[in-house]
Amino acid sequence: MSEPNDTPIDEHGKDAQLDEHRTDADGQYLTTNHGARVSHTDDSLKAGPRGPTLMEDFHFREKMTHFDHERMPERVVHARGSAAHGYFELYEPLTELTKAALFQDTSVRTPVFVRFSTVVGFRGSADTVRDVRGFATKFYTSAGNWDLVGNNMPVFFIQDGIKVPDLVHAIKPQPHHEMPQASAAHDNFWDFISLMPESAHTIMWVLSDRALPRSYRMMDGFGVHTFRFVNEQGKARFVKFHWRSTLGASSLVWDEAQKLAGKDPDFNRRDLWEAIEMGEFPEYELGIQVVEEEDEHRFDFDLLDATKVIPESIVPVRIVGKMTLNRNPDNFFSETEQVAFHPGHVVSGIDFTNDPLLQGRLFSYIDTQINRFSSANFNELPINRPLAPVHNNQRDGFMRQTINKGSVNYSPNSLGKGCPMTAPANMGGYVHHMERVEGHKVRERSESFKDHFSQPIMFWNGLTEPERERLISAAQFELGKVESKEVRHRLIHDFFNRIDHTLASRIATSVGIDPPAADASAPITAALPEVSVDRRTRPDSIRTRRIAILAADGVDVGMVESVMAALKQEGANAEVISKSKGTLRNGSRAVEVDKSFVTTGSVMYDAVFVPGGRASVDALRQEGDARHFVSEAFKHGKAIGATDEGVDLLMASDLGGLDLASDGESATSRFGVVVASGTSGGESMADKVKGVVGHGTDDDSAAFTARFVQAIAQHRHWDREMKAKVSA
Ligand code: HDE
Repeated sequence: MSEPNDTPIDEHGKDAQLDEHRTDADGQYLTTNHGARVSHTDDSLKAGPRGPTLMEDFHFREKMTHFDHERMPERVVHARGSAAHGYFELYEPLTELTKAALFQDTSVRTPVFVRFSTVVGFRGSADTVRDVRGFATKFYTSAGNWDLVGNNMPVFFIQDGIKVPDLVHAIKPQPHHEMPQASAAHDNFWDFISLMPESAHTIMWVLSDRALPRSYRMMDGFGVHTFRFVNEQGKARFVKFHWRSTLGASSLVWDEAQKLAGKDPDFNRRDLWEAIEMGEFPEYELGIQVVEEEDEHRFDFDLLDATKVIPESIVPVRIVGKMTLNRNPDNFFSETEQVAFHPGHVVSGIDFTNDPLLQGRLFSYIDTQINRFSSANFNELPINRPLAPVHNNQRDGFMRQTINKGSVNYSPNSLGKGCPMTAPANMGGYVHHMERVEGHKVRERSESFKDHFSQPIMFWNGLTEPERERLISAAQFELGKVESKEVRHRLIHDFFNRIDHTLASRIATSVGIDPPAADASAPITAALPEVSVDRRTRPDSIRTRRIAILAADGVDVGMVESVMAALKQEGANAEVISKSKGTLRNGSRAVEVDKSFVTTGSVMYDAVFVPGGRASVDALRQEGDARHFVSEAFKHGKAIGATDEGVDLLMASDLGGLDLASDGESATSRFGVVVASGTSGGESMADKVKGVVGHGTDDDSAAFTARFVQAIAQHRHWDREMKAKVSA
């Protein structure tokens, strides 16, 4: 008999299981699906070279039929995603909280498969749209699969699962012309929201930087609902799950995100893939907030309400383990597309609460998988198969693969010696937490769910000033796309004005609505500082950051090489960009171009470096693309470094027109001394142009790169003045 925890689990377990299904055509003959070798696959079988194709051509028919059926329905939401394999390790046993097998032993590495996604866009849509991101993890534990199907925001738009069809209909493209793609900026969505005050908290998250992650590797995750942990003694506690990226959280800016959607629609997917290929494995720490059952009603919100967070000032997040993603899938369709998550895939020790949103999901996910796979046997696909053994009396159906032996397929039975037998709780059998429930059958919302605006206000209070500015711009964009004046008016007067008067008035002015009067109710001053991306701790590192080096013939090759080496030493990737690909020369020295202006843009990099070399800089100054590259990077708050004549390209860009040097310094010294000289003029300029690093004569290249690295590690220089004046 197999016991739940005697399945040997290690981080390679799932990989080994997948091995049985992997196939490699290297050195093999082409065959039909049935193994017969094929001699010719470029022409169909015809009666004469110009004659009709013959029915007899079984190879043609098999090839074409398979092709005709190569698609399955895409997910109704979260259609676009990217995934990776990895493992989860525990920092300390959680035995006193839960009997779940994966939370017992710190020496076990539980295999995982994680799929990140956007919600609204179709499968072929762009990655960098403003949207919630899915963060779904399948743990292949020794006691069966546990799916933690979360998002990168800790709250949701609605409180009851029955509203999901309405929400999704409202947010997807409008049904009459199927526009816009992958965007909530349209009348239907905002009409719905204006009538759904419960969405206010999630709307604040969606308008914030959290909706534009720089990378899936630099994004946090949340289980959203309150779940239950149950220990061996049957004691239950409430638990909320958090994923914290060890790289911290970093976001794009909206202008950049929109441009990236055209220049590289796969931006987040490519970033995840390339990082893993390079051995830069994304890591996320698992955090838990635990609440005793007797404290259920101690908060001024309801733990069952998925539009609320538990403020970390009240219940701190305890970090209990870490997940590392270290392997890309072998095949996108077989793994990323065919993985099937379901919040109802739980293991003993993890239980549900009566959160009505969670309860709705427990129905929806299994239903949607049966639709996607046209089969109840999706659990048998390699990516979905648990490592724990599966034995039950479920049989048959489309594409059944298991060959169940024996004549007995019912329970109870005596002919099969009672097998497969049920497991009591002490043998790992799942026993639902015996929560006492009683009440009248009603279609009602609990009174305790009805405070919709306190936490959105606390969210607003938790943001930094630059984050508020960006949120206001985001709302101005979204509402600016709404044609119905009535909807815009309702949103500003009855929705945003209940969160913050300045926020509502600033949106109003931008979208042609009369500003509302200030809400007379007493202000809420409490804040949720944990919502802020700017305040989120980030390692002082530039690992995996991408730096563009702008160069042309005559470039200072020595400087390119030394800066590149220094950046590489810090774990960053630097690429040389020029008008065209090929080799750049300076006397006997040469450097290869990685990308041309035609195929790339500043939005694909975290920072820009312009080395000296008179001929190189003079050529770049004549290039609109080069000047635009610098201006745009400046506008997006990125670190910009220039050495020697390189400063002249900065001056030829839009930065040259900024009134940066009111003290009348020369063009070169305006940047060259920004942080190099330490003079008071230099310091005040450094203040104005945060993150622009120059290199003057009194400076050496090691000192320059040290300052440049430090500027890149800050991710963005939000407080940079005058960026709005840059016309990129
Ligand atoms: Fe989902 N959701 N959802 N959702 N969801 C789906 O399942 C649904 C909700 C989430 O990478 C669907 O396989 C309902 C909250 C993720 O494969 C579908 C309700 C959260 C993914 C579905 C919600 C999520 C999905 C579509 C309200 C965060 C992608 C395809 C009751 C905690 C998983 C599919 C992947 C996918 C229904 C609300 C996260 C239709 C009914 C809240 C990450 O079943």
